Amino acid sequence: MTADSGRLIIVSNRMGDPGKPPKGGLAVALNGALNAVGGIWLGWSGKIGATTGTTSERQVGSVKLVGIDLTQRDYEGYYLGYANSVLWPAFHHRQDLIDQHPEHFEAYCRVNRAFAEKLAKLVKPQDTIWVHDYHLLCVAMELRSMGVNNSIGFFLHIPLPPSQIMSAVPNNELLMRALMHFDLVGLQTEADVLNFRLYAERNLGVELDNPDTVTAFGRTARVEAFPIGIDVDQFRALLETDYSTELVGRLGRSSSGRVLVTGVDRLDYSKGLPDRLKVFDRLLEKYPANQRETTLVQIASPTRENVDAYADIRAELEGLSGAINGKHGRIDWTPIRYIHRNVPRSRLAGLFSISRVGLVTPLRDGMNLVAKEYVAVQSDEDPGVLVLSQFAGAAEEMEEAVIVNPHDIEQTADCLQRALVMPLEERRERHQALKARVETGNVVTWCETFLARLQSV
Ligand code: ADQ
Repeated sequence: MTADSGRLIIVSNRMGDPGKPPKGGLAVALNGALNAVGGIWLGWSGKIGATTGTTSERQVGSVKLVGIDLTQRDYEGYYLGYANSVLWPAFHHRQDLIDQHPEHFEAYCRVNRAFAEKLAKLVKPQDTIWVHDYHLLCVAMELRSMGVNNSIGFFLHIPLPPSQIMSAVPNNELLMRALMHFDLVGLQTEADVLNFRLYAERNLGVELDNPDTVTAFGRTARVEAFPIGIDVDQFRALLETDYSTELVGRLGRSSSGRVLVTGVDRLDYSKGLPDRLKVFDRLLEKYPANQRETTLVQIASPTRENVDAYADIRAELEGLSGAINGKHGRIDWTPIRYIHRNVPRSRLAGLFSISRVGLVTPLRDGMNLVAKEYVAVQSDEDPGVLVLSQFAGAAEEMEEAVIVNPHDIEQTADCLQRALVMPLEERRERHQALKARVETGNVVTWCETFLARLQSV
């Protein structure tokens, strides 16, 4: 974007804070972009207030942060309810976990309208609006009804499910109608784009005569894949921090030269964590040479703890890691180091850099930035191996990883063993190819490509 093309207004459920270390995939990706061009970031303030829509503002460098308060009822209905107990499970193919209540959808619509009302007051004619993720699917539709004709783009960070699943989502037709009010709909992968197009064809009876656009409900939107990347230089620079070097030294001593296999995820049922622990259990049984020699470090950060499905998965994981450690552990060796906590990013970078395998096995994931972070900090001389689920969006680009079906415990354990004994030459070859992709498809390029396309629509 250029200075005369107006400001960039980013809209997402939670705002990042350009002055603080980013948390979570979305914030990691967007902080850099907004810092570079300047503008406004509008999101939930994180506060519960007396009315939905009360705002507070704060200027950080070239970015104005505008926070919207939510009432307790709207927080429960919009955030915990429709967004995270209907859309999140459904879009990750877990219709069995959908917990729906009509009043939650009403709250979702109300909060989307409150965001649009605030935006309508803030926006100037040349501004570009970029809305993020499944919490805010209806914002453009509301804005258009308020007469806002600015360029509005949307990016979905999670997968868009196949039309059969999409059509089972409560209110799906209204959601698709809402999406058509964006000028550009960005999705993570080509598979997601195909799912969008097939839904339009099968469920809305739309003729798909243009490969880049979809016309439905009297509107035309461009629908395209923009695979998100990471800030490669920033992540690599973390390796130089004291936090990172101190951890690497300490881990080296405490693991006494053992091989590390590492997983880092939010503790979410989409990330395939119980199956991952079962894979490690099977590895130790089937390939006993790993006993005493190989340790799985699994960091699972707390997330959405007041949604029931998340409490269940936490209990399951704690039970499993205890059982596997009890079964295989020795006085001088704990097979699984399970950590339920946020860890500073510099420590994650250090941990990845000394792990022989990055184990990234979600059952479904929009992209998965951990896969890219792991590759970014491997050394050229002695790189580790990325073991990646075929159901992570990242698998579409990262074909030189060892690709696994995370539902197949036996096959994944075999692939993990293959990664652990992979000859140096092959590790280097795979790493060179993956590194080149992660560097080229970085988050800066992702942002620039999306915004350039939005301006051209
Ligand atoms: P997430 O589901 O949050 O993101 P992911 O892409 O892996 O998943 O991003 C997680 C980020 O948080 C990574 O940068 C990781 O390093 C960091 N992180 C994870 N656990 C941590 C911990 N314990 N402590 C500190 N940091 C931790 C959503 C979608 C993804 C999509 C991203 C970006 O679900 O599919 O890739 O958005 O679009």
